[in-house]
Amino acid sequence: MPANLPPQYFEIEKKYREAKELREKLVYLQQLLAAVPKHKGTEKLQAELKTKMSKLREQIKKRKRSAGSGGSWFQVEKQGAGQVVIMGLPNSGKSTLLNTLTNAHAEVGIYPFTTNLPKVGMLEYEDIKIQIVDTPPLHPEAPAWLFGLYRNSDLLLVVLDCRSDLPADFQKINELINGHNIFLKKGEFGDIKDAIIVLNKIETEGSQEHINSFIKKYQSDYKIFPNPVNESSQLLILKRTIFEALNIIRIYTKKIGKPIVKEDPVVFKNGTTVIEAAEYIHKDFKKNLKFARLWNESGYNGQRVEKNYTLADGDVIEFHI
Ligand SMILES: Nc1nc2c(ncn2[C@@H]2O[C@H](COP(=O)(O)OP(=O)(O)OP(=O)(O)O)[C@@H](O)[C@H]2O)c(=O)[nH]1
Ligand SMILES: [Mg+2]
Repeated sequence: MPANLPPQYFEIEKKYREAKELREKLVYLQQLLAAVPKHKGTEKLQAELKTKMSKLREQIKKRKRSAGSGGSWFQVEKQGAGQVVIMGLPNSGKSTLLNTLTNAHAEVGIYPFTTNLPKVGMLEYEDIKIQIVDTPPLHPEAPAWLFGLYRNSDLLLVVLDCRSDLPADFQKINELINGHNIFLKKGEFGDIKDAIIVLNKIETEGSQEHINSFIKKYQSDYKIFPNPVNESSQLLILKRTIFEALNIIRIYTKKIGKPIVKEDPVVFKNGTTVIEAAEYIHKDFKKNLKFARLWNESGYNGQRVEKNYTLADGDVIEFHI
C-alpha cells in the first residue's frame, strides 16, 4: 500500500536532516510522526520513526549524563514593560495567539510540534509595549530551557484547546511543570507564577458545556479567559487582562512650569511610592527630593503628596528638589 505522505512531511524531513542539535532532531521526528497519515501503508514508517526517536532519546540521556547539560540553552532577553510567555501542549494554538496579540508572524501548523524555538512579538497596549514569547510545546521530552523561560517570565499565558479534554490537559500541564518546581496556583509550595488560562478554539461545536464546567471548577483559583478569535472587542479585553495581570503601573513625569504631556510613561511595579519612583528616575532625586505634586483622573490636580505616597496607573508626577 503506498504511504501517500503529505507535502509537509517532506518539508519537515528536510529540516530534520539539516538539524544539528539532537533535541532539535527529536522534535522534527515527533513532527514527522504526527504528519504521517495513520493507516496500514504507513505502519512500517511509523515504527521506523519511533525507533529513531527512542535511539535519539538514549543519545540525549547519555550526553546529559556525561556533559551535565541538556545541550543548547535558549533565553529571551526581556524587552518592554513585561515579558509574557505562552505555554501549552502541542497544537493548542500558542503561535496563533502570538500572531493575534502582536505583529509577529509565527509559523502556525495543522500538525503538532510546529514551533521548536521561542519566537518573540511585541504587544502594543495603549502607550506601552509588552513582550510576548511563543514557545515550543510542553511535553515530557521538553528541553530544560523551556522551563527556564517559564520561570523567568513575568506572566504565563496557559493555552488550552477546547477540542481536547480541558481538565485532563490542564492536569497534564500542571504535572509537567510541577516536576520542575513551577506552580500556577497561589498557596502551592514552590515557584509560583502569575498566569492567565486562555481557552482556545472555543467556537468548536459542542465545546460550550466543557468550557462552562471548566470555568466553574477553576475560576476561584485561576484567571480564565475564553478567547474568541477574530473578535476585536474581546482582543482588547484580553490585552487589558494581560496588562492588569502584569501588576504594573504607568507614571508620567511633568517638568515644573510645563504642561502635562502623557507620553513615554515610566513603568513601575504596582505599589511603588513617590520616593521609589524618584530614585529610579534620578538618583539625586531621592537625596534631594523636597516634595512632589500629583495629577490624576481620580481628583488630584497638582496637590502635594508625601514621599511615601503609593502611585497608581496613569499618575502624573512633578518632582521638586
Ligand atoms: N478553530 C480554531 N483553530 C485554531 C485556533 N487557534 C489555533 N487554531 C488552529 O490550531 C492549529 C494549531 O495552531 P498553532 O498556533 O500552530 O498551535 P501551537 O500551539 O503553536 O502548536 P505547536 O507549535 O505545534 O505546539 C492550527 O491549525 C490553527 O489554525 C482557534 O482559536 N480556533
Ligand atoms: Mg507553535
